[in-house]
Amino acid sequence: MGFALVTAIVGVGGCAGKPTDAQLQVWREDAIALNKKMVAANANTIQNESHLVIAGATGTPVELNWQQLQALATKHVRTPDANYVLDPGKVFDFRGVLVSTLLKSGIANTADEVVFVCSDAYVVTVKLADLLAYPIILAIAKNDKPIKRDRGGPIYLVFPYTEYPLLKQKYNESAWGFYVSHVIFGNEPVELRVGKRILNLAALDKLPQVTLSQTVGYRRGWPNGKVKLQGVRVRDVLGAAGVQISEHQEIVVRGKPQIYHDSSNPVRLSAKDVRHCDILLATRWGDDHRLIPTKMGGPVTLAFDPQCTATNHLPWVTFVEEVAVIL
Ligand SMILES: Nc1nc2c(c(=O)[nH]1)N[C@H]1C(S)=C(S)[C@@H](COP(=O)(O)O)O[C@H]1N2
Ligand SMILES: [Mo]
Repeated sequence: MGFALVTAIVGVGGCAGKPTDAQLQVWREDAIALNKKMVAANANTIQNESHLVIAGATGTPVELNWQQLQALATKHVRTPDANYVLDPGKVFDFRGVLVSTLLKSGIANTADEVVFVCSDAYVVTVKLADLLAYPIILAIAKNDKPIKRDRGGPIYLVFPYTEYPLLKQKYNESAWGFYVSHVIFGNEPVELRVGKRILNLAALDKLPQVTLSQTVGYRRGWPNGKVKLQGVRVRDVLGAAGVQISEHQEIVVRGKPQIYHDSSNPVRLSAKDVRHCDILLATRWGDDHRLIPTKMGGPVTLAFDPQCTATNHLPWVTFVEEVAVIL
């Protein structure tokens, strides 16, 4: 961008008198400095805006901002980066928040697994016992520098491979979650925002129940092949919350992960599809209708009826928190 500016000035230079080489050099350096400043400012914004939500068996979710994370990030873990393929043996000094310290705020013993949700909706599940036994950290610095997004930052789940080589077998490189945004201890209760109302599981259970048999539309956590899903229709949920929809409106379904909040790419349903298709907010799964656990994207997951070709291509939404009507 800075270079475009320089080129433009040189471009009109023909009429205004040719700049000297020295002048060009000054402009060039200015442009580079400006560029650097902008990159740095952007990096800061990304970091200052990033935060971590701790939820689940803790009760009310707690949100830690970047400053609070900095203060908590006192644990150093020296280990290779499981995803640094250029030099797999190279050891880095990661600094981060010891996940076990996040447990102290009164986590019930009900949780035996902890789910790390990433901003791209990727999910990593770690046994609580392992978090207590090993210094697994949410790293925010690598060799004293913030972690770049293309290296998993700003918050990167790091396992101490060097000190505990057996962790490599239990948690391979796919467990190193990039851009972690939520840590969820055990399972959360259903709390679905619909218009101005909040519906809990009891409210959803009063609505007509629909069952689909589907291959789950996202990567991890579910058995392979077709799975039985049970839940309520988006249209009935809107009705229960007293939300009217008209022809030209769209319905947005938002889940916890940041990608579902991207205003340029939300998961939008047309009023027509909501009326004519069974678009499901699933709360249960399997033959025994178990509640959908956190590690499978629960307690509420958006699912589509395979019979309805209009919605077949749409992405499934995990950790659904809100159904909103937009113009
Ligand atoms: N947030 C997030 N973290 C992630 C992934 C991902 O898709 N999203 N992929 C995992 C997997 S399967 C691997 S092998 C490594 C490297 O993923 P990549 O090859 O997609 O970079 O990151 C892990 N961490
Ligand atoms: Mo992977």
